[in-house]
Amino acid sequence: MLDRLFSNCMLRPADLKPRYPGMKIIGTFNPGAIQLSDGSVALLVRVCEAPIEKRKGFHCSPRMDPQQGLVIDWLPEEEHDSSDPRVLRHRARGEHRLRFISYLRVFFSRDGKTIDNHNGPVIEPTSEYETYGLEDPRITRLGDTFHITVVTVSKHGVATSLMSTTDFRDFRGHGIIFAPDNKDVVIFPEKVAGRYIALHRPVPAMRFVPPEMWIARSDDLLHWGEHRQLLGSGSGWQNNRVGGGTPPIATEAGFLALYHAAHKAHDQPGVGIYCGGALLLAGDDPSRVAACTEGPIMRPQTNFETQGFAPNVVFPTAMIERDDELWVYYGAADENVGVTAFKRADVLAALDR
Ligand code: MAN
Repeated sequence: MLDRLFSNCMLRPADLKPRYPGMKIIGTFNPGAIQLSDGSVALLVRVCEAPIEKRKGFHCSPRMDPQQGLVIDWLPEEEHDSSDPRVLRHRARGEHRLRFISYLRVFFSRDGKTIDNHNGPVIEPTSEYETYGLEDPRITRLGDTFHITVVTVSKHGVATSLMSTTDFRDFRGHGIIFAPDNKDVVIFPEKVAGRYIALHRPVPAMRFVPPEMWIARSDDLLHWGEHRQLLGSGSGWQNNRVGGGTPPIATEAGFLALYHAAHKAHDQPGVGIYCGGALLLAGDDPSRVAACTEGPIMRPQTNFETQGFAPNVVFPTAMIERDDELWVYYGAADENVGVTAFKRADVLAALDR
């Protein structure tokens, strides 16, 4: 674990009003973040809402119908396993539904630590591949364009789509770039040998292995190939799964990224403990792991990380260089947006494996 220079809860559900009638905000978390040319920070935050109404004997599951708008489905309690606070699993059919629906909202921060105002544009689910929500955006700047990977969830599975913007007001959708189930896609900040690079994280249904991180290359950001396994889960703090966290930044030593890892016994209910580790990928061939941290560099420690919708979760989703510091934006307890900072030299020195 590394010393943090500060930790600040930037946004929590109580800061916003629900968007949909009859709903409450249960999470504002897993933010994409990027520094703009004036030094301020643009954030794209996952906002998660759930129905207020309770019906005896039923669980509720919202979805966005492309024609009707928001619909709440009431699912019989006895037919569903609800041991995970996020999902309802049909006992006989095995199908999953989410207990909430997520969309994205833009925020700006002049100092990088506090949100300026809460009225930024919203990106809502629209297509049939987004009916259960838009989640966990990651932002990469290439030239004048911000490229955003977004997890799109529906009855067809958990896919990753691409969006782009130049101003955080108008957004263009480019469709699905990684088919289900695949999430935690982060795009590199520059091409290597003339090609775009991304990390992605397939979720194998035939569980030969817990979910691992992969790397892929592309000529146009839309069609991805040359897939290679990059980093598998290990023991201890990363036994349950690993996945891409922050889009990498280019350093003199190679590409530096934070990733997340979960610790949990396979049959243990709930989410487990999510920590962040660091990874250095070779600058000339990012499919080679040059170094990574032996243990987590950040683990849940402050109240807004250890308590909340999913206690004990830190989920890094963006990293910004500020002088000799690295500012990390992250989801805390699947409920809040946190920002913390490390000395850049401390992170590089921790890459000892
Ligand atoms: C997991 C969690 C949830 C998310 C679903 C679908 O259960 O990451 O937060 O809503 O996957 O992506």
